[in-house]
Amino acid sequence: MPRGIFLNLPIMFHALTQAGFLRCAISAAALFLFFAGSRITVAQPQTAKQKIIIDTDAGDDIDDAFALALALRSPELQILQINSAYGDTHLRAKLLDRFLHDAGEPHIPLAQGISTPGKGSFTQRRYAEQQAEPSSPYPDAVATTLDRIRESPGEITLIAIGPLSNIGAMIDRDPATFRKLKRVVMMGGSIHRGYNDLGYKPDHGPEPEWNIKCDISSARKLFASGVPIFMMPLDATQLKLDEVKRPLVFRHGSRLTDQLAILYQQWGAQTPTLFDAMTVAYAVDPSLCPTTPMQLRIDDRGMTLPGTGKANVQACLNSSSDDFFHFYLRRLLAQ
Ligand SMILES: [Ca+2]
Repeated sequence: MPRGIFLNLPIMFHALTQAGFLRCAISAAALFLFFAGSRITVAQPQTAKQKIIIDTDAGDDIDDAFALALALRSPELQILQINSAYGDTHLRAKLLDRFLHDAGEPHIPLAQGISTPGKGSFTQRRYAEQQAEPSSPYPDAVATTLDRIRESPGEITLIAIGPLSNIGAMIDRDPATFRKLKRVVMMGGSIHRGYNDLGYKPDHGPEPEWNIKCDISSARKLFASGVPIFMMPLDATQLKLDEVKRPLVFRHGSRLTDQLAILYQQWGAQTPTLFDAMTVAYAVDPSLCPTTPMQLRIDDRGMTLPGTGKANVQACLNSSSDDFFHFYLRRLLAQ
C-alpha cells in the first residue's frame, strides 16, 4: 500500500464521515424544502381567470371567428358571455350558437345585441340559418352585460370586436355601471396606417376604420366613458393568415378548427386578416401589442385623430405578425 494513502487513512475516514453527514444534512434539507414547497403550493390560491365578455359582429368578415377560437383556447380567460352586435343580431346570435355547439362549448351564455340597419355583407349567413331557433329568445345583450358588471364590479374586461352599438346603448342606459368595467379591449381605429398597409411601404395614411365609422356616436360615448380603453387599430392588426398557415388550421381536424374551415369557405375570399384576434391575444399577453397612451378624437367620418390633450386610450401602434401567429397557432393546434 503506498505510504501516502496509508498515512492519510484517518483523514479520509474523517472526510468520508463528514461527507456522509453532509449528504444526510443535504437530504434532510431537501426533504424539508420539498415539503415546505408543497405546503406553499397548496396554500397559494390559483391564479384567477380574467372575466371577459365578447361583443362581436361575427358573420361578415371572418376574423371574429378566429378571435372566438383563441378565446376558447385560452385557459386564462373565463368567458362570461358572448354578445351579437350590429346588423341582424338575431341571425348573428344563431351563428354564434351553432359555432359554440359544434365546437363543443355549448355552456357559454349568448346574448342578442341591438339590431341596426347594418351595412355588413353577412357572408356566413347559410351557416347561421341552419342553426335551429332557440327554445327561448336569446337574452338582451345590453341588460345582461350590465347585470354581469354589477355582479363583478371592476373585474370584467369587455372585448369589443364589432361596431359599438351595444356599448353605446349600455352607456346610455347606465353609465355608472358601465364605468365599473375593468377595461375595454377593442379592435378599432386607424392612427397612421389604413387598410392594406402592412408597414413595408411608406404610410399612405390613416382612414376611417369599420368598427368606428359604423357607429361614430357610440364610439365617442365609449371614448368619453372614463373606462380604461386598450385599442388595437389597423396599425397593429393586419395579420395575414397566409397559404402556409391555413392548411395547419383547416386540416387540424378538431371540432373548433372544423368550424373555422366551414366559415372560411362561406366567407369566400382567400387570405383572412385576423384583426379581431389581436384583442384576445392582447388580453392574455399584453406584450404581443405594446400600447402607448394617446389622446384621440373621432371626427364625423370616423377618423381617429391624435391630439395633444390628456390621454383617453392606450393604443397599440405596432406588433410582430410572427410573434402573434406563434402565440395564436400554438394555442389553436394544441388540441
Ligand atoms: Ca368584427
